[in-house]
Amino acid sequence: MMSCSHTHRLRTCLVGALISLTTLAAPVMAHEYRLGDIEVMHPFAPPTPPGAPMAAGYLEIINHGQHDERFLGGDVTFAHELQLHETTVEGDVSRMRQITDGMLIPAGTTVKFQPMGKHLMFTDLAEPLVDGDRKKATLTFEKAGELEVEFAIEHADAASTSHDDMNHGDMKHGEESQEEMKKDKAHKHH
Ligand SMILES: [Cu+2]
Repeated sequence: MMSCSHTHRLRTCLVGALISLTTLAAPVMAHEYRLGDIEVMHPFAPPTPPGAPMAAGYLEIINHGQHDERFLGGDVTFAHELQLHETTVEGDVSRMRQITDGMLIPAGTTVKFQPMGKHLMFTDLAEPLVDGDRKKATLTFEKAGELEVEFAIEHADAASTSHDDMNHGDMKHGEESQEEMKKDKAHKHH
């Protein structure tokens, strides 16, 4: 087992301690994936009601490398598309837009996809997302390539008990997103 008696292992010990704390605090197991310098932390998507046309997905991406990376999106079998979206809030109006040229993950940084911020959107769901389920996805990075992950289907507050407001915001956002999508489509036809 891990020993903390050696100085060069201090970092390992700290990481071990942090993981233990996280496991204790969160009822849901965190999961993570690594591809070269890129680490993807805890991809998850809240469950959807029957007939919901789309769903949001969240995760964190860490770029451990010396070079900037670009997250281009990915593919899923349970929805038509995996899109990258960004929500911006101005006053009490929240808008979201689709990011079509990928999202920069600067060297040495963590980019969080979370409610009311950057997020993934699964469009034209083939089936509802059921609490407790896992859904496979392929994430694509410009330099690192493709990474197979599983999205845990769970509520946004499963890992943190203080996100009730965000949940409500997220439901509203879901409705808005359809409006935006319609607008998007309308724009494209002009
Ligand atoms: Cu969206």
